[in-house]
Formats: sequence, C-alpha cells, structure tokens
Amino acid sequence: MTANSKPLAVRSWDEWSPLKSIIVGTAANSCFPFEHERMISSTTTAAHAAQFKKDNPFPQYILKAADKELDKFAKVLRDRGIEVFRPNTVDWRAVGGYTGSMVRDGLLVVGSTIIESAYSWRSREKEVDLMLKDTLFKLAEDPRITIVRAPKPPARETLYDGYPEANKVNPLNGVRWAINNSRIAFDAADFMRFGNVVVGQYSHVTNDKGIDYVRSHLPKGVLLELLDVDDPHCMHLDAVLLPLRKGLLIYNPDRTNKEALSNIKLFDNWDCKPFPFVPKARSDPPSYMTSNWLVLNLLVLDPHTIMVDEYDPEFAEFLRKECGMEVIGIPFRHVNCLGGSLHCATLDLVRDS
Ligand code: ABU
Repeated sequence: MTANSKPLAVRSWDEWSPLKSIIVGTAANSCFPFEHERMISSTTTAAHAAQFKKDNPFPQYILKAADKELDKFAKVLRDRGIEVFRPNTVDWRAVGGYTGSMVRDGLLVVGSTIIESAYSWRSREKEVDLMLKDTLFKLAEDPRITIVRAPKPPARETLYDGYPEANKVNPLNGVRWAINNSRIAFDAADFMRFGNVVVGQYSHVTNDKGIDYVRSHLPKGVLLELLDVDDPHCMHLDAVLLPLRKGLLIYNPDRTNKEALSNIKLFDNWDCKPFPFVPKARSDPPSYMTSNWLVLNLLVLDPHTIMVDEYDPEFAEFLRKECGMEVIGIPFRHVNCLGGSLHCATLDLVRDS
C-alpha cells in the first residue's frame, strides 16, 4: 500500500456517521484551572470558585474514579471494533495545567483538517502538545492531513484589558463576555460539525477574532453558521445541541429555541426536538464547573447508536422510544466533575461518511 492509498487516519465531517477511530481522555493529575477571576466567575460554579487556584489538584478519589470510568468507556468502544487512542499521562501540576480528560476542547476536526484551539485559558496553552505529541501529531505526519497549530499567544495576557468598555455583551441576556477581542481566542468545543456546515457560538472563551480565524481555516466548501445562545455561563456548544443523525437533533430549550435554530438554513428540514425533561441536578460528586445540561453531552457511535451516562435513564428511554436509538449506558459521574461528559472527553478522528 502506498502512502496515498492508505486510509486517512483523520477524516470526520459530522457528529453521527459511523465512528471508527477516537481519542478518549485521561484524568490522572488533573488540577483546578487557575485563571483570571472574571473568567472563573463567568464559567464555573460560584460555590466552588475558591478552589480554582494555583497548585490545586482535584480530589484523588475523583481522579481515580474518573480514570476507571474513562478506561471502561475506552474498552466498550474497543470491544465494538473502534480504534481508541489515549493521551500521554502528564503531571498537570508541574506544568501549571488543567487536564487531559477534556480532549474535545482543544481540537476541531473537520474532514482531514485539525484546527487547534487558541485557548483563552492560559492553563491550557500547552495541553494539546503535552497530551497528544505521541498520538495525534504522529498521525498528522501524513501530508494529506492539515494541522493548523494555534497562533502563539502574547506573553502578557490582554484578553482582560479595558473592561467593561472593551467587552461585548451577549445580546440575548445582556451578560458581558469575560474576554475582549484583543487576540484570537476560541475553544474547539464552541463548534459542532454537520457535514459542509459547522455551527459555532460566541462564548466567554470564544471571541470575534476566534470565530473569524476558525472560518478562515475550515476546509474549502465548509460554511460556518453562528447560533446565538442564551446562557449566562456560555462555554461550549455541546450541552446546547445534540445531533443524533442527519435530520434529527435534540436541543437545550433553556439556551435556544426553534426560532433561533430556524435562522440556520441547515436545520430547515430537520426535526429539532427540545430536551423533554427537567435535567437531573448533579451535586455529588460536585459539579465544579458544569451545569445539569451535561445530560446532552453524549457520544453518537452511528446514526442509530449512542453512548449515554447511565445516570440519566429517563433520557435513555426517550432516545430509545422516540428517536429509534440503541442506547449504551456507562458510569461517568466522576469525569463530569472535571468539566464535561462523553462528548467533551473524546475527539473523534475517523467517521465513515
Ligand atoms: N464543557 C461543557 C459544559 C457545558 C455546561 O456545563 O453546560
């Protein structure tokens, strides 16, 4: 087989086509991220804000249990014939970093183009390099794969300068974004893939320059559409939208609605269903930085199969009965403590479409 006839190790255009290869995060050594006070108050849970300080690892019992959950998740995927890569183990405390568990946030894969996040959280600046130098960067040596590395951020952080005048507000709720527009900033998880359309949102970590930058690096023919999202703690689109297959989407009715979705032409002929219940409260183990809407943060394996957190059996039943999905439940409560659920903790590399 010549290099050019080898199947591409990175090719994934949407969130639902049959999954063939994926990265599953690791929890070991994760620390509370240490960021500007305005960022912490905008994106984390007020009751836990004091824990977001320098050199503060998450409790060991949470990290151990989270790694067990992630290992089990990886095994279930492997048992189904999906290739699973795991990140390097990193001493996050030693490097002033955060975690290896939320791999979705750092890289946006659109086809065979990988766009690295220009993180506004400086604790995440080296995350992708440290976690993935032995996996993703090796795969990306194939010249058919384009890897767009993050622009180097300035030595002195400028994103918090000039507040409040320099910061825009979210027009839907009047909440001022935590960051200004002085440099490119975005998290990959503020974007979701729908084939030749990527849907994105502004958030406390994604600004105008970030949106323009992502748009300019998308593969030819892929359009970026923006969704206004009504969430005072706005950060990441994958607890707002859950596409199950082409034409079928569950949305978070607290943050968006049919009218906002109808501004995106792609959804013209889609069945967009609101999440049908009040999501269950999550407090033990603690939700340091996430909402109950993690219930939507799930991994679709193919257009008729989805992996869910076994904590939400009511929603699992809805997905089975009303959406025709086979549902595979796994425990994930301790991974949730670190900032996300099954979608956040993964990065799909290959989906057959
Ligand atoms: N990182 C996803 C968090 C989204 C949410 O808590 O609603």
